[in-house]
Amino acid sequence: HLTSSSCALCAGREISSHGKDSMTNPLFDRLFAKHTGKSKPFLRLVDGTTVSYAAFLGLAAQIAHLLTQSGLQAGDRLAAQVQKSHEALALYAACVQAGVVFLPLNVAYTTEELNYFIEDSGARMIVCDGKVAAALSTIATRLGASLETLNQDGTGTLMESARVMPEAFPTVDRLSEDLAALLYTSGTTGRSKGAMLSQGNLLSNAETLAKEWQFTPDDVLLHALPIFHTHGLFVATNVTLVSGASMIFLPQFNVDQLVGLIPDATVLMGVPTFYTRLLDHPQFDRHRASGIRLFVSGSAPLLAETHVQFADRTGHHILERYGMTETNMNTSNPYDGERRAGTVGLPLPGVEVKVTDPETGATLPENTVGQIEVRGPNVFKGYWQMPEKTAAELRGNGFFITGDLGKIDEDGYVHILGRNKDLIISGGYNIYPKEIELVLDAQPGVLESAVIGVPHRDLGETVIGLIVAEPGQSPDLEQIMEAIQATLARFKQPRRLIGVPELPRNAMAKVQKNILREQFKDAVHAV
Ligand code: MLC
Ligand code: AMP
Repeated sequence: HLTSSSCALCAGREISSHGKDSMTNPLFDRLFAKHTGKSKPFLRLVDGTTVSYAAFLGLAAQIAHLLTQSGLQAGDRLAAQVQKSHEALALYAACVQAGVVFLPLNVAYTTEELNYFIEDSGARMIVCDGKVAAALSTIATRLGASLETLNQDGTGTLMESARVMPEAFPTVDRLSEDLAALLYTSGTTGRSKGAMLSQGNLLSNAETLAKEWQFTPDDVLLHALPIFHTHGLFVATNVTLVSGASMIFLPQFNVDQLVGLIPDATVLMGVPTFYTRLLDHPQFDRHRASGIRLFVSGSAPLLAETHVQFADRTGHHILERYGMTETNMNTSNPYDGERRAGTVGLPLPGVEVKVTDPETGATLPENTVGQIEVRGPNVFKGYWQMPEKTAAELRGNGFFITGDLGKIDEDGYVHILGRNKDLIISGGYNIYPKEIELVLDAQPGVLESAVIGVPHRDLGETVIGLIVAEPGQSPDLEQIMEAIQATLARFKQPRRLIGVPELPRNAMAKVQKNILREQFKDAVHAV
């Protein structure tokens, strides 16, 4: 065999450090392997210490050894409910390198919620905080899955076993269409669905965004998002990795800390609540923001008013983009060019966006409101073991029906104007009312319930529950609040329960939530 530069077979292809064709695991090679041996800091942690690319990849390799030695094979699922740490991020990298499908879970989920995700995915390994290990041991035993612990400070069985492993791992072959991650999103029927994301879905989107947003190795991204969702894991982290930049990696969002660290960064990505909280901070001003070249917002609607106030305060126009768990990012306001407040910008290169008639599926002309459909290399493979739900939302021609309503204006900017799905977005977290209604309906003395989102200054929307009592009963609302705590994650729990005599219904007997939303719009005030 000739060297890669003189071999016709290898021409134009890189050879990775372990001597294999670098395209055998495209996601690992393009995000991680190309940084092998680099002493450049990848992460700066909250205590000021740094983790170099080389050290991070060494950690990932050690974990990958542990995964394979535990019997995990390519395509097996690993469910992780762990606090944010650099070890937690290395676990993601290890899964990619070992060909294991990564299933990250919100740290707020209760044991009951976790059991569903773990069981549904058939996870072969569960990694969780030591505090919840006992609660998850039953399901682990039932599924024959191994259980490892990883605490926020890096302690726990996962790292204890991994640290003695070699710091290099022979990357497992994967194809672009192979699954890289399974991310659960709730459904309108109350049952969560696992969105299957392939290596190609994640890689194509990371490369497109890095280019569109002009990322370079000199960028420093201030990372304060959770890493169990698309925004913090795939948008923020993958874009940083693909461009060889670095991150200030914060364990959670804290506005004082953010204001203090903003001068050290060049990019911030956040949900709209980040921006309203920054605007509320007296020390956040033009001077503090002067080193940032890009503020990105997404996951929930950014009020045009926030966009304008932010520009007045800092001179920066927040770049709003639009995405979903199932599709990664679809549209973005331009980096160069007009960032139009109240819009989510233009379709990303390679992504097709159209607005259709919800009844007929026919494409609608510009400036006409309809349902938004998207197609492209970013769009997922379908819902895990749910062919009917997949067929209902993902058309045979590749277009995914997002459930968002909107229009495309004469300049091609996409406007999101509503939702065709019963969904509440609170502080960037999705909450499906049906899931909460099922829990409320099961409480003693409750005939039926309706859960709605009402405006909230800090979180955008927040949840309230309207309760209709069974005839002759007067359910104790405080007791209900207490009872649902074991079942529902805190962010899904209604901030208020209100008794009502009945629910308004249309001729089809469907609850008219628009009437309730109007009636109760002032039910909760921002704290
Ligand atoms: C926390 N709490 C919430 C909440 N977040 N309640 C409702 N909605 C939320 N989003 C609860 C906590 O349980 C707690 O309750 C109280 O609020 C305060 O907790 P905290 O830890 O102090 O949280 P806080 O700082 O208020 O968190 C707000 C936040 C956080 C905005 C920083 O929610 C967050 O990081 N959101 C980002 C979500 C995200 O990454 N979404 C991306 C999805 S991907 P109590 O009562 O016990 O005090 C996606 C695709 C795309 O949508 O396009 O990106
Ligand atoms: P999720 O299922 O958590 O990925 O949330 C996806 C949903 O978030 C989308 O279908 C939209 O309803 C919403 N969303 C994401 N980004 C934006 C945005 N910039 N503006 C309005 N809604 C958004």
